[in-house]
Amino acid sequence: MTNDDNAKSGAEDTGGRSFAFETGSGGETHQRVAKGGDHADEDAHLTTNQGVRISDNQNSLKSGARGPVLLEDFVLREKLFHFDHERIPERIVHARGSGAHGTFTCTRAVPELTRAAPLQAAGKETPVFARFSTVAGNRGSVDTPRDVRGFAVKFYTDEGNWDLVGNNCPVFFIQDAMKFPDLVHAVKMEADRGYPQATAAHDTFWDFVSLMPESTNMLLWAMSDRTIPRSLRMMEGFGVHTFRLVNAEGKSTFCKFHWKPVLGMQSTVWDEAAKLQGADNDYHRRDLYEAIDRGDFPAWDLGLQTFDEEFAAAQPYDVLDATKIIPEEDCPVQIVGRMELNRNPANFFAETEQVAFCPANVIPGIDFTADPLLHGRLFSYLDTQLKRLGTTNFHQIPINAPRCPMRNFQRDGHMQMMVPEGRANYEPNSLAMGGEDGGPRECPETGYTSFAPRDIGGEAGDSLRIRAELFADHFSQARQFYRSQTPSEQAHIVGAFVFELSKVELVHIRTRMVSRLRNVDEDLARRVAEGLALDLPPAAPAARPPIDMRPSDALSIQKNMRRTLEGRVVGVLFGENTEQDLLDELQDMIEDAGGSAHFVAPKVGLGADGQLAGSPSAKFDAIALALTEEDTAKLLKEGAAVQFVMDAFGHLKAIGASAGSLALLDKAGVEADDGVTGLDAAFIEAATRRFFDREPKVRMLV
Ligand code: HDE
Repeated sequence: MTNDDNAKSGAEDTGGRSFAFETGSGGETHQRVAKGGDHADEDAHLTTNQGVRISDNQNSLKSGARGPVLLEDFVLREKLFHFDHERIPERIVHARGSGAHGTFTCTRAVPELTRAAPLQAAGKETPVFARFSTVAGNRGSVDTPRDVRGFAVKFYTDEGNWDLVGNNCPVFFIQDAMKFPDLVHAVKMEADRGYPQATAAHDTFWDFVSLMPESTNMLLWAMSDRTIPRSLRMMEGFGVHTFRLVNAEGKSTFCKFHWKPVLGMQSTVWDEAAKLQGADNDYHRRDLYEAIDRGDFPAWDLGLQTFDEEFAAAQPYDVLDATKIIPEEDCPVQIVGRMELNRNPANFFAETEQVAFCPANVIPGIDFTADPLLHGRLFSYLDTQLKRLGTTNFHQIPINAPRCPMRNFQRDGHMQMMVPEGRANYEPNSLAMGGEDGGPRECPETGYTSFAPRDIGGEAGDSLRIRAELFADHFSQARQFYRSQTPSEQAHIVGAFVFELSKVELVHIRTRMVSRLRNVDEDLARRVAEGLALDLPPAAPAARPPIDMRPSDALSIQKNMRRTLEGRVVGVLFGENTEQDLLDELQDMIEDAGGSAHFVAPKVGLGADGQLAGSPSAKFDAIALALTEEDTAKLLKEGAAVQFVMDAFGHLKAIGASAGSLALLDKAGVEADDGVTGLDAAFIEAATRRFFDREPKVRMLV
């Protein structure tokens, strides 16, 4: 056998892809880009990392056809060496995430509030990269567990990178960074057994939080439908902490940041979220990617709640306490801009995995307050990148590099990509007087200055390990949250507590948690106790008795949902005998209303987007049954078809059915209501919403 024959025996030539090191468009950064395999192109040759052309990418170098592999095979050794080191440590929290590029456009300039560059002029555009994540699960875990979602945005502003590293809930479990490692240890898989993955529904989490009354408000949010979003595109985001805005005159205003989804808020119901885990591990990642890919760009409005010291002092909670919100009714959210995500990452690892957010990345015009949780974060995020990305030079990775000039005298370190010229690596220097480049200098007029009063929003004083007095009110806002929900949302919260606490094996933990809930709302505690078949325990002692705050409609998803098909997907089930005209008509109707149609059939070759068994209705916002009687007769014996309809009904979705499909509705136990229609305009109208009043028919509400 000749060497040539050998090569052929390895693999067919697929025209391969090679990698060339190219200069990025702006010339500021370097990017690796994949190029097509045009062999006429010099760049198309496969090379080693040293640029040596590779003659054979199929066979290692051997001593004879059946002999051992030779150590001198530098091509094989380099390939395996690089492969062996492809994985980097995952984020200790928020390991699983999806990201996208986009643009933030200022819609209302607020120079009177802040000198932050992106907010100086209406129409001003700032590039952004956003990453959404679950918190507890590892990098390979699923997208739809009940979990808080990270909502992190990096603004590449003209005055440096500003990272708004928030969540989809406006409060947090703990008040002081001192407790963060305990919280994370408790929520992640249990230390001895290595499970459960990506869920808080286990002993150690509930043990910890039931011993930490400050977590109660966040637990109400976590048990609400906020933590089972329908899509990353349909959830709110929050900066959580109170920040400071500072204007050009140095005047400061307190600020809470909000992101409001243009598509409106939409969540799943719990059974649907659980089924989505089985149907598609990547449900949210795929949804985001595909929406951007088809030009259906997700967008959020950026809102500010701004207030002064006087307002802060008048509230019955401490604005420096990250377990508290500021009700929107008391301090309205003013919209100042819109973020649109319009470009998928070209490479997941290079961008979504390597992006490094840090709440300490602020720009002139944004400053901190003395929130003790925020202060821990200001340290932690920079620190963690050294472990994860392996070098202090992680800011040079293209996704992390600022897009404005970046010059200083920091030097060297692992993976240094820059080649600074000359001798100037210290300051002050007078090298310029000798005709050399003396390097950059500080800028007192335009550089970042920290807001002058050193109390940074709190009261400076003696060094004490202590919390401010109002931090001890752990229940008033949890009560306000519960009482602001619709009856259906309250039932979901009860159901979530019952589900999670049923996974807790140690009974004293369940009991302790219910005793805390009595401080929130007696109805909530009683219903959860009943759901657990637990005798109602006495109320836990409260460090500060809760007060009754005015309910806030802004806290409810259902009261704020947008009735629309935009961004929503209708699953259309059809069979071998369905007329193509009917499918075309349905597609037009759905698309005219701003939605998209996903065609499902028992056999994919019938022209379907998905095969029935792999396309459960949990993946869709509404379903249309475009079946003939003959097709229906066959599908009555197919469990996946019956489940398709049964789940859509149980998940409170609109069901449009052709006359030929009615037997399937009967078999699936569908009862007539406003959400069950023919395949006409009424269906399109119904598909814009969920039918929460159907719930008592399909679920034993506790
Ligand atoms: Fe984080 N958090 N966090 N966190 N966090 C991280 O940073 C930390 C907190 C949030 O998409 C880590 O780069 C401490 C609140 C998001 O890459 C780490 C404390 C909020 C992301 C870290 C908190 C968040 C992180 C892990 C308490 C909402 C993902 C990897 C003092 C306002 C960002 C990393 C991304 C990630 C520490 C609490 C949001 C370890 C110490 C509150 C969205 O640095």
